[in-house]
Amino acid sequence: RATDRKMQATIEKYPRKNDVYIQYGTAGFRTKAELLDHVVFRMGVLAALRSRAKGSMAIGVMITASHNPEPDNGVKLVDPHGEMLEVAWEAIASRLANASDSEFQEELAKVAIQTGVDVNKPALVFIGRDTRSSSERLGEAAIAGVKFYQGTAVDHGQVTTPMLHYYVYAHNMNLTPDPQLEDSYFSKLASSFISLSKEITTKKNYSPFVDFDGANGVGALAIEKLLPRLGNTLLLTVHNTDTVTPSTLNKECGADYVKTHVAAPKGFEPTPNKRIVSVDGDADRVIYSYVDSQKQFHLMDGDHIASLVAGYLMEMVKDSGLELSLGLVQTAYANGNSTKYITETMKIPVAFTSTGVKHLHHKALEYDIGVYFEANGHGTVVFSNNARNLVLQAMNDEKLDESKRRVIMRLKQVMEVINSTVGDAISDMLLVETVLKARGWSMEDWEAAYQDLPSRLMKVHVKDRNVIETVDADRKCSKPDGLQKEIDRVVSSYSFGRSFVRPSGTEDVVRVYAEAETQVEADKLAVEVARVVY
Ligand code: 16G
Ligand code: ZN
Repeated sequence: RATDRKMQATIEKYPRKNDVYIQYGTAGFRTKAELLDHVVFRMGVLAALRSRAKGSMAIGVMITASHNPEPDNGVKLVDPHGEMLEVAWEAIASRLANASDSEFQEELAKVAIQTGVDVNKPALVFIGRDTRSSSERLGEAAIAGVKFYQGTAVDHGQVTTPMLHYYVYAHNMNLTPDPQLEDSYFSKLASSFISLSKEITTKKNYSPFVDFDGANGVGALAIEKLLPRLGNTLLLTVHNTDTVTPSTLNKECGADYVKTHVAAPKGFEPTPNKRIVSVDGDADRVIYSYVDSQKQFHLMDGDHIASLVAGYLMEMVKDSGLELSLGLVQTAYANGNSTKYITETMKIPVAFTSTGVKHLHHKALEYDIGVYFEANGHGTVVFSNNARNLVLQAMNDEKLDESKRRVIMRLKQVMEVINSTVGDAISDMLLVETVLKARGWSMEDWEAAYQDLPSRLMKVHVKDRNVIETVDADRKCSKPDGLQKEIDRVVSSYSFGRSFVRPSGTEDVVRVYAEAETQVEADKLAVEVARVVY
């Protein structure tokens, strides 16, 4: 039929150029940008299909490869409440991405039947992209995919990943009319931050001056939109804002660089003892750092942020008198001393999950207030309906005493400043700034909470990384046989030694993490374990 031929011609405008299998992994599909046109087109189609499966709610398609080099790109789907794509649909995404051009329509029809989609329902898809040179082209491929499936595509242009997550959520919850999504995102962050700031009178060692490292990516664009709304509550100097020269993205700057190289970002001269806030290429991760007057570099990663935030929330819960459970979620890569500090000193329960935001997020939902952060700086806080209801009720309780009411109002503002849909570097920064200010802390004060155990993260290239399988939240290898025994044997000869091995979800490597009493020992342990793996 003529329409079928026309549809096939559209599919072939985004041809699958080779038959290398591509998988929807922890961060969606991610590879070299030139290999992604057909994948992104098909994800546009799938997003439209998913919108129909979800009663025509908006679904998000984000084009980004985050902290990866500029020639890479990626695509991930955002579900109706702003969360990551439901796990069961990851396999469907992989099936559609890997179908040959001639099989695609048939495969699509199968998916529609399998998921019971009513093809006559309207479909709505929000598209967002980072600043990569390939992202505009890929964004158009996504739009073409949505239209191919008779859906409506709304192009949100260059946005951070967490902005798109929030847009999807805010639209589906009817929080705000679509043309005002951007405005409502920034004004929610700014107004809650300003009210929190106003309430804090003692500032002690806190200083509002901060150097912001935008990784030459979309985070730099977003911060420029936020800044005018902050007035003089936070005095940011913005660096690494070149979103036009492709080679600069994430190059020697940004959250991933700072965390993995344990070094200050390039692109500006750090002022002694001044806070540096680094975000990654799509601004869903944040890392704090500073250089002291002896030119010594100090890293404050996701674990430090988690403990800072959890401690503050715990205090508010106690002071409010509300009965709310609070817990923190970490991965095996959290520094051992952070876990020790959080459980033993702060007495906050810590749960462990496998690496990947979806696992942490899911676990965090088991608490009324669930704080989760990966050491790499990705994290947020989620609140149960129970928590939201209790806070709202208490706010309207006329018999509540004044001091408790003030705490509860503050808790409400903290909920507003947080983007609970996913890790959000900018929102997380405002939260950290709020806590530092409330505590009257400098970076040194914050750092005094606990000291990191020396650690080392290594990559090992192996023939097939998937022969390694892990259990117990990535802390033990169940396959291949005998590997864990070998690791245990090596680790047992180190004091405070810990080491984990797992296949990467984003690169063709095996990751080895080691921790020990001294840096020399941590390095040695990592090398020894890497040898066992290789
Ligand atoms: C992805 C994950 C991140 C995880 C990282 C690990 C999301 C949104 N992102 O970037 O949470 O830390 O993968 O990568 O889930 P790896 O498996 O290569 O170490
Ligand atoms: Zn990212």
